[in-house]
Amino acid sequence: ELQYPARLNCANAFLDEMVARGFADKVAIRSANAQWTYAELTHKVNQIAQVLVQDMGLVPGNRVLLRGANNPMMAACILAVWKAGLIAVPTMPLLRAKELSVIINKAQISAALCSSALFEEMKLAQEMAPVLKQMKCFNVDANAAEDFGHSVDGLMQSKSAQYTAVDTDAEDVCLISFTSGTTGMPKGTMHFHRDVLAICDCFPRSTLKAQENDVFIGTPPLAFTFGLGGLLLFPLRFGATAVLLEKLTPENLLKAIDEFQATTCFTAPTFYRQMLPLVKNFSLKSLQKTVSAGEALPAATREAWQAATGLIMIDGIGATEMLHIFISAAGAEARAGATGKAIPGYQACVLDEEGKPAPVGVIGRLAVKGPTGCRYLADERQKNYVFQGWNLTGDAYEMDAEGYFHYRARTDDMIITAGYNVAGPEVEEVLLKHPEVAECAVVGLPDEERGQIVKAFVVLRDSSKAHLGDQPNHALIKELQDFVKNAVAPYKYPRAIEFREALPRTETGKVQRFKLKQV
Ligand code: 3UK
Repeated sequence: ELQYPARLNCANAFLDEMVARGFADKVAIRSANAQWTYAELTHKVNQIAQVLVQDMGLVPGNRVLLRGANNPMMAACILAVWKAGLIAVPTMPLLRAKELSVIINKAQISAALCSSALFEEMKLAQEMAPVLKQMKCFNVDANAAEDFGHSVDGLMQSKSAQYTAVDTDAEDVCLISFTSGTTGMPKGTMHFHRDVLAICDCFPRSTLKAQENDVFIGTPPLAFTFGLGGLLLFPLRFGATAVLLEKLTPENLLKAIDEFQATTCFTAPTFYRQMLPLVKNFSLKSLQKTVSAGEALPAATREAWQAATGLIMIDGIGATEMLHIFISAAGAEARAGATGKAIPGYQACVLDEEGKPAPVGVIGRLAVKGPTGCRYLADERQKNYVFQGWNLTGDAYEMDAEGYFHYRARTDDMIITAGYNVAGPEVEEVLLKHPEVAECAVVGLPDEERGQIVKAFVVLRDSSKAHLGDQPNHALIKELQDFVKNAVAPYKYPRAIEFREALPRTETGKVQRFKLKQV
């Protein structure tokens, strides 16, 4: 059982407490052009908190939208919002005004801090959602803009380096995180100050075994709780170093791992696959731990990554609703084809259609319970997805006799074809083993005769082999179909295969299956 004081402001744990514990001069955050120690980060957060309180007049409980790419100022703004007793609502950098306005209205957001690079879209959003009363920019260039004086960067300069955190309750909401919305409208989930510490004291302690000499790097945006935890909160909790980089490509990330001597990398399976062919050009000597989440990790990707780097991938399933990872396994505990076991602190089980625990080896709905869990913001879902502390994640899973959880599909993505249940990701795993296949997604399409048919969308390593257009490469289609039939029960083979240049993905690296199902 994790114990936290009843009065708790989580920002202190990452800042003042770390300074008091002797980390003042240790580098907390690095980026392409900045390097802040724990003491410097604490001072900057203190100054920004005073801008929020003194210049913007915000009071505890106010909700503050945060918007920016992964960089030190974005991180400092999030921590400042917490330190001032306010509620952070980070938003994904690619969101457009319409989507932002939905979030602003739903979360009744009164103020926003936005990086200057994303400010135009923010202004449009404010026009659509007038409940948003004030906005301030950060990452404003001191020389270029006359606005500098009104910006966070300008205003913070005259503030004291000292600021005492607002005395919040451990169970005050400090974060409203919106799901990326693979299907429909974004859903807001609320988290407490103690939840923020709880995620740091679960997965990174028990499974990742984070250490103060670790250097964390990766791609997920800080607006996605995978990135917020993995790239900012975990490193700070352990006195380690967070590297925050923008516009990462697979090649840039590999380069940055060498440049920053990163030990711990967080990204999605598709990004690891894209890095694979480039790995040989880099040393990667510093790299020790690679975490994959956001989507299922196919066995082929796990094996190829291990062959290329010698590292055993740490797969982990997390969810915005749960804040971070709750099932995972590392090192000798990891099993190909399994996400892992419930991490200490969490319980997980598979439920049958009646909501009772399903026997070993039977597919059912995954339920999890632990120190973090979901409180939906103004959403009907609460009663359907959360009961007695158990959260339904919307995933179909199977548990084996050893307690390992095997991902099958999103519950609503299970394909039923001629009476057979087919999990798309199982077929994807097979296709990914074929040497011509770079990426693929398998979905069910409506079919009069069979109810649904299995259809695969395939991105080839060499796209010229697809013969995209009217005359697709039928020989290759047949070869891929036979390849599947030879590996799994033949009824699972994709009756339809379509070649694509790329798959539609969310900003968090998930295939947007609903887009592929629209015919
Ligand atoms: C899927 C996985 C199989 C699964 C997230 C780590 O992805 C995160 O949060 P989201 O709210 O989506 C949650 C859903 O994504 N998923 C995530 N990881 C895995 N499926 N294997 C995995 N390893 O459907 C889950 O219900 O966007 C991931 C940490 C924090 C997060 N928010």
